[in-house]
Amino acid sequence: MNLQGKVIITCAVTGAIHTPSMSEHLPVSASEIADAAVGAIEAGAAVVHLHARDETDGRPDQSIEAFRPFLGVIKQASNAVINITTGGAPTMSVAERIQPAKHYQPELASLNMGTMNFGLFPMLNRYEAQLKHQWERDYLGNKSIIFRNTFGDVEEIMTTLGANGTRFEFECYDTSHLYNLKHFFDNGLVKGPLFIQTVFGLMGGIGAHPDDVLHMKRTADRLFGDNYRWSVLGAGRNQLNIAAMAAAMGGHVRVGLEDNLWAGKGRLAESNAQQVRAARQIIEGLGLAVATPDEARELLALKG
Ligand code: KMH
Ligand code: ZN
Repeated sequence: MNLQGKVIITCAVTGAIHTPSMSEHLPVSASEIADAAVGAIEAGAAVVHLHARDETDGRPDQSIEAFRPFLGVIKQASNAVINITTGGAPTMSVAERIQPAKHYQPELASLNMGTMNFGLFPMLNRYEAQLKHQWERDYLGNKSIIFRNTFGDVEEIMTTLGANGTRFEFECYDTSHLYNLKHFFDNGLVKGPLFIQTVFGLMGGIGAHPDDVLHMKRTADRLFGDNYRWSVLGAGRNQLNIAAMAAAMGGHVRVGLEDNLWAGKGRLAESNAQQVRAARQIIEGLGLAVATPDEARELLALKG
């Protein structure tokens, strides 16, 4: 397989950061999540990163049951790589967060590489007038969220899911998270090629300046050499410019409504597929090509 110039698009379909009142296009029910994922795959996403929500009010739901209906539909409709979150929502316990990936044993699961402050509250000002649910106000307004990912937590997720052949999308929100990953790599708990998702522009993590992107890339190059695949996720309005920067530098990209609700200034994205198409246009405009799911499997050494 010639993998030269092949760029993996991951689509993060709904997540746990945005809430339903922020955009009518955010998938909430299982059928909305399934439709959105299949649309994104048809548009060119090789990987879908999945969270689930409670159908009644859209709050994040990390139960095994909540994932079942849309996983079935997506697997039936495509051969895309399934990536199940172990981040869940930053307010959930680690025991709760690990459940669905442990149960469904996907090819990929996210793994957040360090404990951090998680600042959702800047979004409260922006969206407050349109929030329909009290849970959304409480969630977004919480200035004391600690997203817990201790060394013990990370090791537990790594070894429990790793025993099933699940590999990881290592979410690195700052340079220290790369060093944390290096510790596990040096101790043989994970093997290359590591799929490193560097995350930019979330409050509590590194910023979204081009210098930040370069610094994360250079640090990862120095720590991991050829043993990793680099992907980027730019939060909010930073999504596409960071995707373009990374694609031009040989990286992979993540888009989706989990990370950004918008399609441009003042224009809500109408679907996940719309963002995948926008990323695809950039990739193809650079003379590169989007990776198929099987090419992504080979690039990331997935179990298939
Ligand atoms: N929400 C993203 C910034 C996870 O699901 O493990 C990171 C994420 C976390 O996708
Ligand atoms: Zn996620």
